[in-house]
Amino acid sequence: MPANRKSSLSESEPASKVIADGKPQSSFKRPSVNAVYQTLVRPLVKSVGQRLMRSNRPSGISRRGMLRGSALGAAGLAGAASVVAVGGRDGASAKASANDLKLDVPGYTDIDDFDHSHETAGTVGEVDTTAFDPMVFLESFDYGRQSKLADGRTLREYEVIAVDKDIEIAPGVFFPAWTYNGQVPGPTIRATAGDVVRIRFNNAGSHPHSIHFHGIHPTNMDGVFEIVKPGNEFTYEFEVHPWGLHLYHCHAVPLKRHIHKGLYGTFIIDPPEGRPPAREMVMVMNGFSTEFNGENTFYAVNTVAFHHVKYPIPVRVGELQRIYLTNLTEFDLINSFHLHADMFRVYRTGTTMDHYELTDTIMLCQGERHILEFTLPAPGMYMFHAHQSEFAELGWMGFFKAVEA
Ligand SMILES: [Cu+2]
Repeated sequence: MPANRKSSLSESEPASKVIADGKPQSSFKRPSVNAVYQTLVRPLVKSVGQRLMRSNRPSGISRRGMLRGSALGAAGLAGAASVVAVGGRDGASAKASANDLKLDVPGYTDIDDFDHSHETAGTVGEVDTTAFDPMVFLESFDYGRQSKLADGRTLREYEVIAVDKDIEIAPGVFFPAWTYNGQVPGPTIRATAGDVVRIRFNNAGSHPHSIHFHGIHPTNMDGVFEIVKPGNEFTYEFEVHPWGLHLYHCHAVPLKRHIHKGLYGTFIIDPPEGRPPAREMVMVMNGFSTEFNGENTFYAVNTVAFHHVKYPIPVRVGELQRIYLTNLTEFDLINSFHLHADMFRVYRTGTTMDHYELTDTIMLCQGERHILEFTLPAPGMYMFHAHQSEFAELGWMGFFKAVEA
């Protein structure tokens, strides 16, 4: 690792906060054998590994080295209760989420058996989804305040405010983020090719920021030169082109710090004639270095590690699914998306509709984005995750739960 990789991020970052349950050890009730497996063994590898990384990782030991070491934690089941009692905040919720993994299909191997295959990992406890709910974000699109300009074009107006905010990226793990509108990723901005967007950007954060949109626009609306100081504002206005899948992020320097802190989002430009009807989702692949040392300790789509392992995304069999997939992971050169048990069509950058690649794995550099489409043929749990196994095991995995319509 280059020497400057650490130093560029070492400036007085607060450590991520881990909130302990605070309950006395005696209140921990003895669960069933299966529940022990479900809630203790699976997350133990993660909990022990990440706890070691956060608390007493000796300098000079890499994240990858710690991952290998953490596997030893599974052998130490005797010590598991204390680890999980601290890491988890709500045992009842963890139990409820296991029900989400049940699938009432004859002959289907449900999570109890599936679990023993060691295919899944996870966290214990619940993230407070009142602040940010990945399931809601997944299908949220911001079309702005619409009106007509004198020349007949549609004007879409948005208010975006940069604020510093602690966000919960795994149960009890808070990351001191810089956000657009208090959330990471920022709102998914959506317009149709030929519309005019007017985005009033107010910087209420502690550092200079901007919004750099991908796509075609005048260079004085590019978010590179018009850096907005704290307390100031700037209005971006341009006609949006071309139709496809784009993204936006802060372009203040150092870029990797401003992006890693959470200043990014998805920018969808629809073709004027629209796309075929589908159930649509937004997935932003991201990662968080909780030690601010340039190595991510958590990965996810849409911020919360393992969220869609606990809460699979419901899908109707036979319904066209469309994923707007972007990669805004900092520090790692590539990220990827892999779907189990089926294949998807990849429309690169979403800028064509007449040709695609059929695959089950797509890799994306930072800033790259593609539209994926597929139709699940039968009920079942369809896993999806980064095909970098390490990313998957640190949070970037989930399930589609397909049921008959
Ligand atoms: Cu910034």
